[in-house]
Amino acid sequence: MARMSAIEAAVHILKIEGFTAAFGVPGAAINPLYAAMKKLGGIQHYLARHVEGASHMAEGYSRAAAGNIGLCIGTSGPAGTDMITGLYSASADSVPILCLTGQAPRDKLDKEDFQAVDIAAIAKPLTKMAITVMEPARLPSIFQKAMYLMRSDRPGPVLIDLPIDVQMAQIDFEPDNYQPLPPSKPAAPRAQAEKALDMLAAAERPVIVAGGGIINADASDLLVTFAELVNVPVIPTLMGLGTIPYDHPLMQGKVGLQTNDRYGNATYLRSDFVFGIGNRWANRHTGSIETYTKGRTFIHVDIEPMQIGRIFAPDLGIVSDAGAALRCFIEVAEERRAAGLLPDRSAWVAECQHRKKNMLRRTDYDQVPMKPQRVYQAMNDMLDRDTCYVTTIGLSQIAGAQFLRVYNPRNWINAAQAGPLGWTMPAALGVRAALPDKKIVALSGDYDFQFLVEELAVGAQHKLPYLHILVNNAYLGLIRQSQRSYDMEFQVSLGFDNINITEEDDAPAHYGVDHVALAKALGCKAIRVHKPEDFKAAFARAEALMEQYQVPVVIECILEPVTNISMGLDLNCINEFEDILCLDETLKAESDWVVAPKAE
Ligand SMILES: Cc1ncc(C[n+]2csc(CCOP(=O)(O)OP(=O)(O)O)c2C)c(N)n1
Ligand SMILES: [Mg+2]
Repeated sequence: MARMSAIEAAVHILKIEGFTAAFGVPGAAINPLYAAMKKLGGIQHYLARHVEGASHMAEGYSRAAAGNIGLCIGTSGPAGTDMITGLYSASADSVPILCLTGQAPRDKLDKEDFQAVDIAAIAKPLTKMAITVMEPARLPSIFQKAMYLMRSDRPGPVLIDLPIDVQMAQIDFEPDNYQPLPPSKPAAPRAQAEKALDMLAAAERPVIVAGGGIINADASDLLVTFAELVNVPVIPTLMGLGTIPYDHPLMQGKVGLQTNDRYGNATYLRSDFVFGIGNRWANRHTGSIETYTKGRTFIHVDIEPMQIGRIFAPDLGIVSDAGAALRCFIEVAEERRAAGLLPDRSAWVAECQHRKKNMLRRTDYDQVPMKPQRVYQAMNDMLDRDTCYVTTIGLSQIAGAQFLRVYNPRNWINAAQAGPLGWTMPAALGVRAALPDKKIVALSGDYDFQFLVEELAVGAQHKLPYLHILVNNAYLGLIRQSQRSYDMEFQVSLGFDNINITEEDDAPAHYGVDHVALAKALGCKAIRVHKPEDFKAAFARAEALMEQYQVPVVIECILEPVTNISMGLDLNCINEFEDILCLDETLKAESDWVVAPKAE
């Protein structure tokens, strides 16, 4: 048996478990881990500028590709507390990340030592396991368990806190004897699949709600196969966006209070049966449970038993990995199709498709300063089908989700539940580190961009090119809009007269921060766009700059300060503030399920 430091054993395990990248910030209490990574090689380290940034980079890395687990590293004390936000947004969206923290030596833990904080206790509610390792010989088995937990059942993060003397203690460990544990994932029994398809057959206007669990299970192809077999429209959740391509005839748009399509909400309100797969009935998707559930029958497939009935009791709950469930549903559906037992859904599907063509929102505004809708139109026109979008929160994210077209799984990477400002930039860098050949486009409002802007330097230092679309309204736009109900605008303006912007600059001085100068100062390239006709040249130039310099490129779009984005308090009363496109006037008439357009 080989003799080595416990932390060297940990690095061997990381490598055997497939880790090739780490995001972090070193410090005295975690230096033994850095020494082991340097000695053993094989794990590329990206030096973050803020430890919260490292945690979001790890999230981006995990979300980018099936099987990935992002690794973030920090020292004792504030490094761990900085990473708490990443642990929160990872756990909220069922994403595994491994967070390693340094710690004071064991005999100092209760003595208020410098930077000694009980990070395991702080992280406990946000992780599947949070543990301070007290016995060096246990370190390999704790790492093995961490890997198992992160991959099993509902995925989520783990924190391992490493006292410096534990890291350095000598233990017996033989890397060749280490084996990763196969993860556990429950699978739907056949009888439940049969019951589910019986219930589906009895419905008149069914929809499938496709959640992020399908993406976690890498089962989007199975979802599309199943939907096509039974010919049932699909409504992806925010986390499930991309499970079915935007232009698939069965894709029926998004449903929700904010990130919705007009036709998506209308189709949902017309439905009588909801087949939820790998979703969690998020409140911004459902709105009030009364409106959401009234007159409908529900099936809920979730990998975690404790999730079934958490929001409301379904008529049938199935505990299963989404992929395993879909395989079983497909098997039963194929048999029933062969026996001629599947109902004809063509009239319902045609009705849904008619709404998808006719219940839209206008984007072709040409005014200057621009409306945000026009930016998303340009992105749809200019960007490839396989573009991977990364975004977090704000009117920018909400309107982005309403208008941008997503065609593939893992091409909509969004901190959907936690929505931490500042997430977009480091997450995009993490995606880039995972996928060197992917077209990655981040989308931020000006405040999200400013929150962790220092991470742009990581992209410049480590040559991680991606395109960052920054929509600048000089406002905390979402909060400005929500303050309308208080009849106030208080502490939501980001505008000020920037004394360093002169008349010769093309920046609007009263918008405050000069983002182009800021990006350049951090070693990146940036372009400012004021008017729609400049988009084409700007996108082409951005491509060329990324190719030439291999750094992030920012396109800052100067928006009109105030544009309210469609949203409301319930699915049947979404406020449309801008022009809608009702291409079939009769769709407005059926007011029980098509929301009559109204401005506040
Ligand atoms: C850490 C954190 N603090 C506060 C919020 C609340 N919040 C949500 S959106 C937002 C303003 C976002 O402004 P910006 O990024 O410019 O986007 P816009 O809405 O203007 O498009 C704020 C403050 C948050 N989501 N995260
Ligand atoms: Mg803004």
